[in-house]
Amino acid sequence: GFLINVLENPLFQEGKCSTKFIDEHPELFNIKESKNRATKLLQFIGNVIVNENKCAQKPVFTTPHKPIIRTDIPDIEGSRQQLERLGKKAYIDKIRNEKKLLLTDTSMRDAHQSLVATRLRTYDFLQAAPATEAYMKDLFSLEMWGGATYDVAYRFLNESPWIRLQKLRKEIPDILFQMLFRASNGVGYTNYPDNVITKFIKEAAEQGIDVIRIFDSLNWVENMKLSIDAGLETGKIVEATMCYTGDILDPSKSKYNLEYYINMAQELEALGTDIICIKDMAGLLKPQAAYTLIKALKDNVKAPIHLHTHDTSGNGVATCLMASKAGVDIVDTALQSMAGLTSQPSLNAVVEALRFDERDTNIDLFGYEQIGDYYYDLREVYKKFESGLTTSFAQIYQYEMPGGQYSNLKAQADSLGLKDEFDSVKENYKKANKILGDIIKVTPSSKVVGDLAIFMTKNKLDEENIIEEGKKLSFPDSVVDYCKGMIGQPVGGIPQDLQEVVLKGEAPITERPGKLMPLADFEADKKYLDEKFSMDSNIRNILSYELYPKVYEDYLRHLQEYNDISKLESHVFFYGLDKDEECDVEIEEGKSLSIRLIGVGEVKENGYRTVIFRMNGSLREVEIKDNN
Ligand code: 3PY
Ligand code: ZN
Repeated sequence: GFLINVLENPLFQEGKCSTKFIDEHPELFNIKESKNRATKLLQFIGNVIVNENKCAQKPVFTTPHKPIIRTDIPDIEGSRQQLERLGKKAYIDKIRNEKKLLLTDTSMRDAHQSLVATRLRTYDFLQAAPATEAYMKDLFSLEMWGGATYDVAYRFLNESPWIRLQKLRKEIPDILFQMLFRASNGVGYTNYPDNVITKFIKEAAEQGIDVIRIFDSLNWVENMKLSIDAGLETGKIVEATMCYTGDILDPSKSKYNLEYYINMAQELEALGTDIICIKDMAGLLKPQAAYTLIKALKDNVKAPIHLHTHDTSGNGVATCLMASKAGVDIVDTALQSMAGLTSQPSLNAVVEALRFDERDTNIDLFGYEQIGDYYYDLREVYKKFESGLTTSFAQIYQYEMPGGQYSNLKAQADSLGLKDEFDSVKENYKKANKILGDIIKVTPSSKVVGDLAIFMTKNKLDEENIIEEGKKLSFPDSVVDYCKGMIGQPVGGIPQDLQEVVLKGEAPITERPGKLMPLADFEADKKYLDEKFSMDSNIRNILSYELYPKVYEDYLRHLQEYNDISKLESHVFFYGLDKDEECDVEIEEGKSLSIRLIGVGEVKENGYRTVIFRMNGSLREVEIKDNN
């Protein structure tokens, strides 16, 4: 079993490894069977070649630019060092009194979530980490965890998000790490038991998260309290968040008006939040509205204000600048090669725009350009995950769709045979929002709207006939959950006629879902995982299982089948190797394998292909089932 192998590991016996948990030390598998381990790696690469890349020629990739780390970088105190030295209260005061505009870089989280479906791998971040630590100490924070990164790491990258956090923390000790947390939805798409939520926050803080940004997808403060309290209890910085939708300047959109946001900010402040965040997930906050909103918030709350926006319309930089004028404390940006379109506005552009302004960030862009050039080259490898949106898109003000959802919804519509009807899906997204009660749209409530829009398109429904026709139809799960009150209570409540037709007699709840849910039984989870996977699971393993039972078990099975594949370069991970191409893989410290593809055989009668490699000089063959 795995555990035996781990326990036999010399590192473990010497007490050099503080944890014996396989999921976080995949390299400790099969320590006596390095041949077996190598075979598993070859099997993984072989499978990518045959089944992912379908034996095709790989695209040509540039070796990513390696950031130059100059020796004369001024040794400034990083934000995390400042927080440690001053303590939280004084540090927050310092932010409030800061003249310059402070910045967060989202390249490691929202930027790639919004541009390339969250696919960036830990391996690639680690290449950028030393330069990030060296050059980016004048940032407020790096948003690098939470949101969709958790799920996607396991589901599509077969790597542990916890290891990502641990490894990056080690490489970047001096800059604040920030995560995005969906309150009672955790880092998932549905409400979870209270102890899963509180334990997750505690563990994330212990593993290195410094700033916890908490939002609820319906702006339902009741559902945020548990997370805010848990966050405050860790002693870390809590950013309670208001999601922005509508347009405060448009008198016809009166539901989410200036007063609404001021009230919500005051409510969040009363809960003890350290910072208040405005989360403009769809990029709807227009420059002048940003000015008005920030000014009003500055007049009405004491907590520093952090603005998060997206550049979908092309107005993102302008919004940051107007927010800066109005006195916002911190804004989210991304390195220019990871910025723009559905991502955040460009950090470089904001820095240059403010040069010689009274809120000059004083950032020297040399290092940021070095790191940005690295990501620029890297994006080639991830091109296949781009959305296809190549220009800015001001119609977003009509659709109110969050950054990442546009491409997702397009893919969802395509896969359901609505390829030619995407315009109608978009129109229905607007209508679905109205039918659902004009709600905040962000994960997971945005999925409710998206699913209903697709459902309406497929069944030719509109606001006129949905109540009547809906009687004969069963609605998508997410819409049912919403109508049941399982993702919380929207501003103004759930429209009753819709609720009735969707629930078909079932009674909705109006309480906080977590209040009605039984607590998770962590001990039972542990017993289950330990037995099933011969592991000694820790709380992180258990939380992952609670959040994503199937995805997490699939990940463990992948680990069993292929061992640790996190050391592969991404072009090999996604495309395999071309004939005669070679890659080096470090399988443990100081021990590397050099792997060259010699050839791929024809499909045999049994459906398998023989893939031949040369590994450290010797020929090795693996048999790969061709699933095409
Ligand atoms: C997330 O929840 O992942 C988001 O980024 C929402 O905007
Ligand atoms: Zn965002």
